[in-house]
Amino acid sequence: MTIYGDLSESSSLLNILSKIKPDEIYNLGAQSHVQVSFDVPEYTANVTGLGALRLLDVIRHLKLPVRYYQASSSEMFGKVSDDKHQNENTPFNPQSPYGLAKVFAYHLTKIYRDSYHIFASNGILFNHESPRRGITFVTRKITMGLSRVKLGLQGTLKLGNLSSQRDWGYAKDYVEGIWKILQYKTPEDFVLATGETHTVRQFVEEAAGLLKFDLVWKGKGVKEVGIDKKRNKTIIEIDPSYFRPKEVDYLLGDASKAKKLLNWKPKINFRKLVEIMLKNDFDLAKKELKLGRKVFVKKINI
Ligand code: F7E
Repeated sequence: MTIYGDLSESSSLLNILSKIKPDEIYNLGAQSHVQVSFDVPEYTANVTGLGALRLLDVIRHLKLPVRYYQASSSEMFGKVSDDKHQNENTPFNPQSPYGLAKVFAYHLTKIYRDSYHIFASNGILFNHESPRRGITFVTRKITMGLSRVKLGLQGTLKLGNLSSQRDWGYAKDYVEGIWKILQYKTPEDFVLATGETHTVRQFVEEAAGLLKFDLVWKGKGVKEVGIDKKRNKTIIEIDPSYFRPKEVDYLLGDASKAKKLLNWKPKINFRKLVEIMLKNDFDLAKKELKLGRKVFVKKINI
C-alpha cells in the first residue's frame, strides 16, 4: 500500500502516523544535495530541518510508542580543524544550508528525546554510495560518466573539485547499521563510517583503471585535464560550475562506538565499492549503446 505525504506538511504526517501507528520511523527524507542547497536554501531548511520537527512533534502529540531514527550527516562536521577522525564528540561546523539544516534536526532529535522521553536516535552517516545513488552525486557521476566515455556515448566527464576527501562506504552496509541503531536498548547517537578517506581524484583513478584507461593528469587548476594516454584523448575536464560556494575539504569517520555497542562494521571497502558501481553503470551504458539514448531513457528510470 502506498500512502502519500510530504515532510513540508504537518497535517499529512499526522494523518499517516495516526493511521499506521508504526513501531519504527526512519526519517531519511531530505533535500539531500549539498550544492543544490545553496540554490534552494529555504526549501532545504524546510524539508531537511523542519521536516524532522514536524515528524517528532506529531509523535509527541499522538504519544506514539515509536522508535524514531534521524538521518544525520557527516556534512554537519563541515570544516574540521585537524585531519583526525570525526566521532560523536567532534564539534559541528557546517558549511552549507544542507549541513546547517541537518544540525538543526540532529539537536532537535536530542531535545525531543530528553524532554519527552521519545526513543529518538541519530545516525551520523558518512557518505554511503551504491548503484542506486543519484547521478548528480560525484561517485555515480564518475562511474556513469567514465563508462559512457569508454563506449563513446559522451566525449569527456566534467567535474569540480578533485581534491576534496570523503569517507565513502557501501549503502547496504549502512542500512544494516541504521537498523541496529534502532534495535539498541537505549536511544543514542552513533557515527557510521569506514575509517578510510579518499580524494575525488583517487575515485576517478580507481574507476579509470578498472575501465582500462591509461589515465595521466596534465595542467593545473581549472585547466587541469585527465588524458587517456593510449588514445591521447582528453577524458576528464574541470568545470568551475561544480565548485561549491563553500567546500567541505576533508571527512574521515571514527565508528568505534558503533563497532563496540552495535557490533557493526562495514564489509565492503573502497576498491570493491568502485567495482560494484562501475559494473552496474558499464552494463547500463552498454544497454544505452544498444538501444539508443531515447529508448534507453524511456525504459530505464535513472
Ligand atoms: O560530493 C566534490 C564535491 O555531491 C562529494 C550527500 O549524500 O554525502 C553527500 O554529500 C565531493 C564534494 O556528496 C563534483 O565538491 C567534485 O566535495 O557526491 P557529493 P557530498 O556533498 O559529500 C553526505 C554525507 C550527505 O549527507 C549528503 O546528503 O565531490 N565534487 N566534482 C563533485 N560533487 C558533485 N556532486 N559533482 C561534481 O561534478
